Amino acid sequence: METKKKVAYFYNNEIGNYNYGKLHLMNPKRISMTHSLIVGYGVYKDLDVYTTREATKEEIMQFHDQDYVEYLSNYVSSSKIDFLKKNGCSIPLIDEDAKNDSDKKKQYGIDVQADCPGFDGLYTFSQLSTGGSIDAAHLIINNAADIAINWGGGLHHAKKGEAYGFCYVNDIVICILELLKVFPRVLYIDIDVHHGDGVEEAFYTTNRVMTVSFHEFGEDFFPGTGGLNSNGEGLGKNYAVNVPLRPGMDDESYVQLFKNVMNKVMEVYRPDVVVFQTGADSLANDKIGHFNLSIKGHGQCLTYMMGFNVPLVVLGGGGYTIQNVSRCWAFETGLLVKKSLNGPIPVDDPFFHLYEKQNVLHVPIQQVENKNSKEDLNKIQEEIFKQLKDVEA
Ligand code: TV7
Ligand code: CA
Ligand code: ZN
Repeated sequence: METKKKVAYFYNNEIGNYNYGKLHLMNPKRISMTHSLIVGYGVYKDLDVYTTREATKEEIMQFHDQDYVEYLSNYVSSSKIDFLKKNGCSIPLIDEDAKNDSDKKKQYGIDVQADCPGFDGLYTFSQLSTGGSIDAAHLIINNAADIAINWGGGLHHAKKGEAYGFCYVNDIVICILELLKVFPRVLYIDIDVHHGDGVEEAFYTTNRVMTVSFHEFGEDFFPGTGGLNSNGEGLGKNYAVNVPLRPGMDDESYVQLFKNVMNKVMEVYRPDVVVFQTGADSLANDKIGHFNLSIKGHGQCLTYMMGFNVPLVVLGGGGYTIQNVSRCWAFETGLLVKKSLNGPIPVDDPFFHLYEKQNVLHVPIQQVENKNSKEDLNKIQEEIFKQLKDVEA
């Protein structure tokens, strides 16, 4: 029998105000836009809405190196230092730090070719992203929710001592570490168009977390890891699953492959809880990714995982055509509470002017070739099934 699930949702009004810089593609405003649609379409009525808190330094240091976290927490942008100096505020600490700033920046991945710029409030932003994912885990642990959503989370690239690929603090790893305090086996799924390298790496040698990432792969696509044969090491051997794909993946082939792989994974791994990173840069018309999924196709992956009746933490991730990201995550919030979002974008939405096609929630896909042949996809699936046979044994 299908019982109604208790769905929790984490949000903080502040998160949308952080800014990676004018030209940067990562725009936290998409989280606020998502929230506006959730409110505007009335979905919030079926959610337990929680205000996200900032994760503490101790919580963040469960995964990250102390010196890295200290650096992030003390980070002040050079423009802000200039501003303070100009206004006669000489704070010795800042000047001291500024001396070896460029060395440290390099060491910690800040500013390297602009993927992870230093920006004002980057630490608080990361604390908010992480606080939501930690508390989502706690609600699941305390049986206070069946599903817990944090669209501000999902920053899967951050490394132990280094910012990477738009990510400073790995909220996902920290969320999973919380879950591991109680649950024997955690399954991590990642449908962001990029490989979930930071999470995979953190749990590469354990069988208590299985990581499964679907991603675009090849022709120098970032980050370049996640080949079919990267499968874990030591006790973790076979507990990392990678599904590397070529551009142009469409709903039909993606959803079929997703269901086949995840059905087998659920059968052999039988996780106690699932953490699902639902990066929306796998949608058609993304500014970075080259997949061709519709919002409905993307959402079918989530619906499929709901069907296993295992507690679910749902996180955001990438997504660079922000009007589509907010549409997608609002629609998926609806899926999780079994409510369909009807009608055009509400006219009183504060971000209404940003939507080009204001009359619809669902936007068309592209007319492009799917570079993944049926044969390619069958081969990938076959290889993964072979790997999963060894997990079963
Ligand atoms: C989870 N792709 C994160 C995805 C991280 C992708 C990359 C950019 C990019 C950054 C910009 C920018 C960009 C047009 C796109 C090899 C480089 C090439 C930076 C200019 N425009 C997630 C990271 C990826 C930053 N990085 O999975 C500021 O594209 O490919 C790379 C590395 C070196 C750095 N340069 C790009 O979705 C949240 N970056 C414009 C301004
Ligand atoms: Ca992925
Ligand atoms: Zn991505």
